[in-house]
Amino acid sequence: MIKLHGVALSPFVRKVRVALAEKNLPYESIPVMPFGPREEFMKISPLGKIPVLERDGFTVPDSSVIIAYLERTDPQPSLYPTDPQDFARALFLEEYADTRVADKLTTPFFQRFVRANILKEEPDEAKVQQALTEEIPPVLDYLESQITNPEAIIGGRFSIADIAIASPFVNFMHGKESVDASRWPKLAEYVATIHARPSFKALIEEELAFTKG
Ligand SMILES: N[C@@H](CCC(=O)N[C@@H](CS)C(=O)NCC(=O)O)C(=O)O
Repeated sequence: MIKLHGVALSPFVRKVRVALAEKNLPYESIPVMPFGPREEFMKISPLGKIPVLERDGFTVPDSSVIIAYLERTDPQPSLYPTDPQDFARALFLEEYADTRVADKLTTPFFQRFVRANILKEEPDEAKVQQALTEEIPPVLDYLESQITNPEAIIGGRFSIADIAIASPFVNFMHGKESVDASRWPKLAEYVATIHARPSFKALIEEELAFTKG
């Protein structure tokens, strides 16, 4: 049985959970918070980050590496395009999502949910407004420019790129924000379509039950 170390609200843990659901692979969740004392955890995650996947004593950290590994062990359904150019574009969009989309879109979530409910600190609403007015719009502009089909950003077929892009938009929602459909119509439809897939929908419902307490 696969074990997944991490916590559900992490966009990177969610990436792996969606991939496991798409591949119909059962797993057990091992709760590990992203910060705090973790000498033991560093042995299986040298960068100290979640998620880590464990299977038959083998451990592998990093959502991108984990999903690439799962693609080799459990190839169907494939989460990577076969066309070489589409494959490269999908990997870059995954990287863009992990680096830029996750970083910017989690600001409202971190301030309004993590600080308020977990760290028991006052949210910094000025930081949220700065993100919403200055940092996030260029990211949404870029994504809007990439979408031609609401079902899949590359080649008309759901892939790792869709998993990586749609995941931090769940955190955006937990931060009480959504895509303004009058400004980014293709992106708003795309995010809603990907979030309606059974793999995402089940996790979103589970997470909302937790965040709404
Ligand atoms: N590239 C990593 C990023 C994982 C990541 O940044 N996880 C965060 C939680 S959302 C974390 O564990 N942060 C703790 C830290 O940076 O020490 C992946 O794709 O898995």
